[in-house]
Amino acid sequence: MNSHGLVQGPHDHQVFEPGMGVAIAAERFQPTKQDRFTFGLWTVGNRGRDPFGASVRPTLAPGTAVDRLAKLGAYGVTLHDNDLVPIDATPDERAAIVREFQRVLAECDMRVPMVTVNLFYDPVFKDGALTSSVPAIRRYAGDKAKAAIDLGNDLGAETFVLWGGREGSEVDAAKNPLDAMAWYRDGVNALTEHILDNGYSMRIAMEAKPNEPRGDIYLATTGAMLAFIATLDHPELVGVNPEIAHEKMAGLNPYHSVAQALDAGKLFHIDLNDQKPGRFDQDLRFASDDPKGAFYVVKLLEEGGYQGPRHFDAHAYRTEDVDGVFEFARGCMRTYLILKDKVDRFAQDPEIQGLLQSIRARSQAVDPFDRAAWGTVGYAYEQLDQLVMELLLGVR
Ligand code: GCO
Ligand code: MN
Ligand code: MN
Repeated sequence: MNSHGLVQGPHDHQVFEPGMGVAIAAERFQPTKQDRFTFGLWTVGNRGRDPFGASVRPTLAPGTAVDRLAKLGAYGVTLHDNDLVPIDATPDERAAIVREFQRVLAECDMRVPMVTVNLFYDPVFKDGALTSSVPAIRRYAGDKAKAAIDLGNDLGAETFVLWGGREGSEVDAAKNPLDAMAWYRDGVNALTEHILDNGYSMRIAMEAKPNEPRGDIYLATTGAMLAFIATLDHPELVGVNPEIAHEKMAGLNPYHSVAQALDAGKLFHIDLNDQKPGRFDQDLRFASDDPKGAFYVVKLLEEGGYQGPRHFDAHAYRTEDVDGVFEFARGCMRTYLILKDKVDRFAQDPEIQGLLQSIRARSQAVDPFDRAAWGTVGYAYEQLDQLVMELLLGVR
C-alpha cells in the first residue's frame, strides 16, 4: 500500500521489453549519483500558488527537500539566495543557516553545483534590478547578486545562474533599451570582477526567457544572450543556462538553441522541463508534453560533450500533495533515463542506422552536379521520422 492508498503505483506496471520483469525495469531506470540530477529547492518547494489561487501545499523545509531528493537518487540541489537565507537575515543568522544546511547536505551526500539570485520577488525590483532606472536599486541588486555568489562559493557551487526575470518592460516609453543594455552589461561585468577579485572558481550562466513576469524581458532568447555575452569584459566567464520551456514560449526549438550554446562552448548549465506552446509559464515535468523534442535534447547532452548537471526547473501540478511532488521529481529523472536508453537504441538500431547511412551515401554523389535530378530526389525523412516515432513509442 503506498501513501495514496493504492496497492500499486502506475509505474509498477511498466514493462519495457518482453520478458523483462517489473523489478528489473524499476532498477534499470533508478537514478544514481553518476547521472548528476539536480533540482532547484524552489521546484519541489513550489506551493502551487498562481495568479488565480492560493497555495495548496505547506512550506517545505530545505532540509526535507534535500533528504527526500537524496532518497530518490538525486545528486544535488540548487537554490536562490532567499530559498535558504531570508532577504533580511543578519550576517550571524546567515552563517547559522548555512552551517546547518551544510550539515544536512553532508548527511545526505548531496551537492550544490549551482546557486542563483532572486532579483524578482521583492517589490523593490518591480521595474527591474540590474536594469532598473534607479541607480540605487541597480547598486542594491548588484550587491545582492555578489552576496549570492559568495553564498554559492560557501556551498561549493561552480555555476552562478543569472535569470533577469524583471529585467524588462511593459511601457517602452519609460526606458530606452539601449540604456538597459548598458546597465545590464555593467551589472554582469561587476559580477565577473567580483569572481576574479575573490579568486572564486565560478562561472556565470545567463538564462533567457521572453516574458513572464514582465510583459517583455530583455535578451529574450538563448541566442540573444550569446550575442550579449560577446560584448562583456570577461566573456570567458559567462555562458548560458537555456531552459526548454523558455525557448518554447518564444516559439523556438530548444534542441537548436541548446545546440547553438554547445557549439559556442557556452552550455554552462541547463534547465530541463516542458511547456505547451501558447500557454502561460507552465514548468511541466520534464518531457511530459513533448517526449520527441526532449529525446533530441537528451541525445545532444549525452553525445555532445555536456559535462554539467542535469538540472530540473519544473514543478508539480497544483493538484498534488507533497507525495505527489516527489512522484513528479522521480518522474523527471526516470523519463530522462528512459530517453537516454532510447538514445542508445537509436545508435544501435540497424534499420535507423542503415537508413541514415544510405541517406548519407546518396548525399555524397559525384560530379557533374545535376540540379534537376537533386530537385526530384526523395530524402526518406518520412521513413526516418516514423522509425524514431516507433522507437519512442516502444515498439522497436
Ligand atoms: C522561471 C525561471 C526561474 C529561474 C530561476 C533561476 O521561469 O521562473 O526559469 O525558475 O530558472 O529563478 O534563476
Ligand atoms: Mn522557467
Ligand atoms: Mn529556469
